[in-house]
Amino acid sequence: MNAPPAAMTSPLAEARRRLAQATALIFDIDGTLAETEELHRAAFNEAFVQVGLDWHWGRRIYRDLLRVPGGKERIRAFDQKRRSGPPISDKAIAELHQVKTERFAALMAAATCPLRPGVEALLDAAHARGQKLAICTTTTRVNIDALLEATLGARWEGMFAAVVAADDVARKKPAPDAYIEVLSQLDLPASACIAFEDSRNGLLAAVHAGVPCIVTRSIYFSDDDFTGALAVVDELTELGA
Ligand code: XBP
Ligand code: MG
Repeated sequence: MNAPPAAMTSPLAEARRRLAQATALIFDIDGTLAETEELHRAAFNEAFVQVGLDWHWGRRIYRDLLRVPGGKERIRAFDQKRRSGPPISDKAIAELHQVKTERFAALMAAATCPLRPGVEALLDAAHARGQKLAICTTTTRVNIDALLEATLGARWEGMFAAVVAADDVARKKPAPDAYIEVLSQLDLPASACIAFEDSRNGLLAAVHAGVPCIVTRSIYFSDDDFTGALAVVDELTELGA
C-alpha cells in the first residue's frame, strides 16, 4: 500500500518520519534535556543571599522572568522592574551571575537532576543510526558540563559534534544566532536537521534559522504558543527512539 499523502498524516507521524530521516538532531538544554529551571531558580536565590541582596524569586516571579532569555538579562530585567534605588551596574550583574553559576554547578553535583524520559534513548538511537548530535542553548557553557557530566558521564563530549552556548553568539534566543552557529559548525543546511525545544523563544530561534522543531512541553513553558512546531509532545518517549 502507498504511504498516505502528507496532509493525511498526523503531526506526530510526520515528526517521526522527519526525525528518522534527519542528518542531525539539535537539542536545547534547559527544559528539553532536563527540567533544570528549578535548580537555576535555587541557584539565583542562593546567589542573592551570598552577595547580600534581599531578593527572592518564587515560582510565579520566575515564570514571568523566564520570558527574558539569559540569567544576566533576567537579573537586569528584575532590577529594572523593582527600581528602588540606583540600577545595579553591568559589573555587579556579571559578578552576581558568576556566583549564581557556581551555585548552580554545586547544586547540580549534589542534587539528582535526571535527563527527561526518552532523552537518553533518543540520543543512543540517533547515534546508532549515524545521525549527528548537537547542543544549542542560551545557558552558560559550564552549565552544560554540569548537567551532562552528572547524567551521561565523561562520554558526553564525544557524543556531540557541535556545542553552542549563550556567550558564543551575539544574540540569545529567540534570535536565530545560536542555531545559525550550530549549522555552520555542523556544515549542514537547516533542512537536514531537527531541533528540540521546550519554549516559544527556543521554537522561534529554530524556526527563524529554518530548522524544523519538535517541542517537548516542560514545567515552566507548558502553556506557551507553539504554532510553527513540527509536533508538540509531553515527553520525547512519544516519538519512539
Ligand atoms: C535557558 C535560559 C538560561 C537559564 C539560566 O535557555 O534562558 O538563561 O535559565 O542559565 P535554554 P544562565 O532553554 O535555551 O537553554 O543563568 O546561565 O543564563
Ligand atoms: Mg529551554
